[in-house]
Amino acid sequence: MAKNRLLIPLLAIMTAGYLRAEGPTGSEGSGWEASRKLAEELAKRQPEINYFEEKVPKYTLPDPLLMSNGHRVGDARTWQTKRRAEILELFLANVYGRAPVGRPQIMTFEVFELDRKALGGIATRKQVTVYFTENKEGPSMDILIYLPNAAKAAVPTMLILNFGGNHAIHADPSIKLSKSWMRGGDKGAGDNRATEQSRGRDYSSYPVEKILKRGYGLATIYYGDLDPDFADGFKNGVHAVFDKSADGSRPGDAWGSIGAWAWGLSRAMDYFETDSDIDCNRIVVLGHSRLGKTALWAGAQDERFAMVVSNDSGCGGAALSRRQFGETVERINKSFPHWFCENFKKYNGREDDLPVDQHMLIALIAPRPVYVASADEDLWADPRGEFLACKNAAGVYRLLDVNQPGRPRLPAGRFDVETLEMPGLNQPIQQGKIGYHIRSGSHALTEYDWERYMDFADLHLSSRGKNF
Ligand code: GTR
Repeated sequence: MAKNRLLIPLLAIMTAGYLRAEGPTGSEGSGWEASRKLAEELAKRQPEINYFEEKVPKYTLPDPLLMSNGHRVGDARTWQTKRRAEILELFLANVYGRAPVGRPQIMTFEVFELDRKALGGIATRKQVTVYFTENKEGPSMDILIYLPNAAKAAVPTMLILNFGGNHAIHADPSIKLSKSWMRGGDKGAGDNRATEQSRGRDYSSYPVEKILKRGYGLATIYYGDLDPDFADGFKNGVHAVFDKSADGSRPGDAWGSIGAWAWGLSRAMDYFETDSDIDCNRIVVLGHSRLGKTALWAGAQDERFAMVVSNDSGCGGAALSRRQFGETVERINKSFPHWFCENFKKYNGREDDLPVDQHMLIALIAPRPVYVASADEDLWADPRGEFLACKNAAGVYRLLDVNQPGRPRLPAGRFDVETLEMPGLNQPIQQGKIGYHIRSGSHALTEYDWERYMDFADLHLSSRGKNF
């Protein structure tokens, strides 16, 4: 497993959470359990946070298949035409807020760099600026794309937002050095700007050559191009351009930063639809941590994404909020007041009043394949809560797969995640449309994770045509 270098700069920017402890961690074999020792150490450092299973309150999850009028959804059509829209609306109004709908009227793409012999000849590298308005001064985003030259046709591609600038994912000197705002604490980005020092710094979280070798492309965007990650009253990034109220006020359901980052992923999809080197029917959107929350939200809204991956996304991502294990709604809203919409703050300490929980976010991705991953030491993100969200979304997947016209009945065991208890460490569940693993180690995006995601994509996207 690659040594995680993304974690080093990230540690500096996290206000809390990923505290590590020495000593034995969760169990191998059947049914992962959090290490008691780790939980105790974390609880000592953060007594206000719950790290113990026995202290999880009793809760009842809203039923994804129960309509607001009390009727039960019994067929795929009712889900697609009615219930899906209801749930989406609840997330828009109460959790992430509303982004502008669809692509901006005046949006242009400029391929400002193209090399068909990149990385020693194995890859095609493209760099594209997406201008959201006619103003070339911004806001805009740069997409860095690597495609395997071994591909014989349009390439299925992994799309991921990055934390440190496109230039930080690989040492390739031709990657444009980001000019966007960078967190000052980032090594090599003094004065809130990136420097050459950060080139290739986060490579271990983006194993470009390995991805290309497996036949996938990689497309990545610095998340700060869309919205710099700090609370500034939404004065910069895409909010500054697209929030238009005469008196400058923002409604309680206006989009937060996660909404803006997810919106950017859909704009990248708009670009892919114009690029014949990329297979826009096989785009996998994935993300780590806050950007894992973002990937889920992007995939939930935009059905053009063929598969969605959440890596250690935790609270507001794949983890069930009602469990109040690790990071809570109140805690996340206080630490990151700009991530969600204002209305989400009404649920601080009142998780049971939320009309949704995060299993319903996963259900919105159905019937497309979704993969959720946790890490053993990442108790802040509540691994069990992430697994349980998958499990409680499985009913929607079963309904859709069984009932879709022309689709064969699926073999038994297909919905493993629904019947299984949480698997042991490093025992991925991959056969069904909902994939899950918990790997050993800490909060990070590692090569082990990438390998599982590509295995899962091989399994579930190949029916869309294999061309390499
Ligand atoms: C933490 C936050 C998490 C997670 C993480 C990250 O500080 O509490 O929800 O998103 O940051 O994005 O690295």
